[in-house]
Amino acid sequence: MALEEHYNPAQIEQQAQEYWDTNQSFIAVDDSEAEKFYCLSMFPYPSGRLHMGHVRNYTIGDVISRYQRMLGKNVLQPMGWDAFGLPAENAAIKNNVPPARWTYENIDYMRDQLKRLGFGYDWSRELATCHPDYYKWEQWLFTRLFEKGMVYKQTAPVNWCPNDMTVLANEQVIDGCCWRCDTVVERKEIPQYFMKITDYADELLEGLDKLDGWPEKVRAMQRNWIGRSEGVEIHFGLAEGNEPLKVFTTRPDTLMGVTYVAVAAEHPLALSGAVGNPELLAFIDECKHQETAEAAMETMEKKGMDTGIKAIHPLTGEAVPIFVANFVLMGYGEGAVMAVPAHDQRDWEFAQKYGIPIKQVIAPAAGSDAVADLSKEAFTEKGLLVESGDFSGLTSQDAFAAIAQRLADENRGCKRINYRLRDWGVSRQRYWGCPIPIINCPDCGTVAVPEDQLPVVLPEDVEFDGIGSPIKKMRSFIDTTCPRCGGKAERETDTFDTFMESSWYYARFASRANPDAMLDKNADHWLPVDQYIGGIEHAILHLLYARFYHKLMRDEGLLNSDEPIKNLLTQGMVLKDGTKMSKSKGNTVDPQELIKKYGADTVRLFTMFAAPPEQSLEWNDSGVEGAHRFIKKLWVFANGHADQIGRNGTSGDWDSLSDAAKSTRREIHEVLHQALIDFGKYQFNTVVAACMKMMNSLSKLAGDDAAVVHHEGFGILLSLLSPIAPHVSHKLWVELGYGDDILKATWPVVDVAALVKDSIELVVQVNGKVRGKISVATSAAREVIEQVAQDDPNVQKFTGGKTVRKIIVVPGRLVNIVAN
Ligand code: ANZ
Ligand code: ZN
Repeated sequence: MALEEHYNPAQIEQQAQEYWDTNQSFIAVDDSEAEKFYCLSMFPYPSGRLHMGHVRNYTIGDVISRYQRMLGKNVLQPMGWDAFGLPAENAAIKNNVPPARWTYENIDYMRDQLKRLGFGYDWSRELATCHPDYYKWEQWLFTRLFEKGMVYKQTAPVNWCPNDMTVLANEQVIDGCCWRCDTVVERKEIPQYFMKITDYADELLEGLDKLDGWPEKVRAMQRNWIGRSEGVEIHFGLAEGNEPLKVFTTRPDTLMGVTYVAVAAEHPLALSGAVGNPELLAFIDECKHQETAEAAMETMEKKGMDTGIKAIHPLTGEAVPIFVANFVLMGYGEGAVMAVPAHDQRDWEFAQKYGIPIKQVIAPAAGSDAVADLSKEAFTEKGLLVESGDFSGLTSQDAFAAIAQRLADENRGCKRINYRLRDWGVSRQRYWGCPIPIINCPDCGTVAVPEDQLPVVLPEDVEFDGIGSPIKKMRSFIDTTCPRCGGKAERETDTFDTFMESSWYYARFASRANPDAMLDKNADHWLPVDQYIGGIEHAILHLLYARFYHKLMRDEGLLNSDEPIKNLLTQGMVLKDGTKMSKSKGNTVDPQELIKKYGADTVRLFTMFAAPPEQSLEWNDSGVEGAHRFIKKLWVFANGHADQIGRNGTSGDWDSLSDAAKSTRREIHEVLHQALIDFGKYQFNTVVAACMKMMNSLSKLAGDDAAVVHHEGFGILLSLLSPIAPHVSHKLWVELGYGDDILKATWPVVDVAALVKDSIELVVQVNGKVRGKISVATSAAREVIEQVAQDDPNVQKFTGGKTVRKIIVVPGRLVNIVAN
């Protein structure tokens, strides 16, 4: 047995990693009989270096993967790179390197870092989304969807810098100005491609109910994002010969309180009102300069202007003014709202500002303690209808139905379901992304690139000046022939939103080796992902798009499940001094430095010990030291007991152990019992604590029969610890002669017999006061207990010279001696 005296993480970690490499330990088997387990951590953007958030995310994933493998499952744990995106373009400008080179160099560096952490990935399945091998299939699916009508082209607003003559991403607009030249950014309508995610709105919503392996919080966020609302479409009359003005409302019960109607700046009525009204035209133009981001819409000042046009109330026939208002979104409902200042706060503020009447039609319900003081604010609760003609006296709920019915009968409206969810605009005017596989022909229009001409490869060797995408000026890329008529045509130069690539990578890992198809039967073997791990910041878009893509692929016949992810774990943030670790705050800890100083096992152990996976983790240097000390303690123990443990490979005759050895063994199995439950719940922090307890129990035990207990207990400890600190566990397992590979060890089980106590402690009282403690066999007879209690020297101090009158025994708890 040659265990080095000192723990040398760099050396043993390298050896363990070489061993796993040579033995292809983590290559997943597609056609195994064993139950499959697909564990996936959200793949990183190759920004340059791993940060602690990555380390935490990937350690959690690796611990789960190794745990499931030890339970006997056939585990797939792949890794790849979400490699397209804006930072590569920014870095290219700054360092004067093409985005492709920057990206591939970062991937190489970060891959080494992941390997150095000992994560058990199946590297044979590695993928980078910027590689044509990968995005070819994305283009292929897109062309199929285009032909099917699942994709359409429509103009939509973008941020436009009139000085640089380029489109800006939302993050390139700073306080309404261009990040490069500070010119005020404009809104410009350009043709873009959209995917019909709204066709799947209902399925995406209903599916959430079945995703019981997802945090409720994430499901709620998705429900909210999809935003199904049940309401009524109401038609307001316009002057003779015009189609009525449609509005969407969720509060038809307030219809009698409408005092104006508001339309979006892009609404056709706004434009017709602006004819011959330069003031209104200027206002509409101002609205067009507004930022497109939804967050900005929420907080901006609410403004409007009267169009001079009137709308006819569908029930009263009264004429109400039509305003153009900057808070009405063209893309939601009908792009027009019936305004009820008495019962909607936004409408109330607007009415106050422009001197529009406020008419109350809802009163607090009987028994409600709500008050309606319309001089202070709108009364937005539901209640009883007042001043509403035939409908007065109805509850809001009954009025909803009654008014909807009346409107339907008179052909002035109908019930409608609306979604907040919009179709997914996938066009980006950036360079570093997947080219949209469309050809624009002057005669045939938009034509999908045929399958045999895919992939449309993004030119990687480009001069990158940062003003617009280089392929937008590259004739060799643009000029092509139309696949339909053979005439001269131009390639689309926009690229896809990078969410496109991350929406299906989880599926491609299953069929990574197949060059001839996007997915194959292995996708059905591995999917859905059994455990997905990543940050809460992806709760909405990424996860919703992945669910959408899964259904698209299902409906293309590429796979046969409905949902991509069975269980989702959203890991907590890594904090330092109470705030999120981030470059901009300058409070980061570089994982690379830590690995160098302490080894990967310490870093992994600390991140698992410091907090349960879902909670935030407060960084703490002394905690890292503590984790390191624990591993050294293991090492010292192994060193000191190597010979004994090695000599006592077989389990002992447990019954004949000494009391001390039995009790240590009992402690080990008690702790194991809880640790197994915690492992199953992915509560790895308490598992680490359990390992520490076991180490203490084992260290305290000495004597002739200690070796068998040490052998068994240390084996259990190493097995439990191996998913978390795999290198040192691997090394000690081999060196102490447990086997040649701890990955192949069976997961420990509790020996119920070890939990049985053969003796119990009883408290002894004399005249009701505690005077001593005795230990007796669990099976001891009453007479024996009485005798032992009376013989106890501490007890005798209080009974000496007295006569024992009576002895009361409460089984399992105490003995009370009455003496005087
Ligand atoms: C009248 C009303 C009275 C409204 C009232 C609310 C309260 P959700 O739940 O999100 O569907 N709305 C409709 N279309 C809009 C648009 N394009 N831009 C901005 N706001 C719009 O919200 C539906 C409500 O949002 C609708 O119901 C409408 O205002 C407004 F006491 O109509 B409501
Ligand atoms: Zn053509």
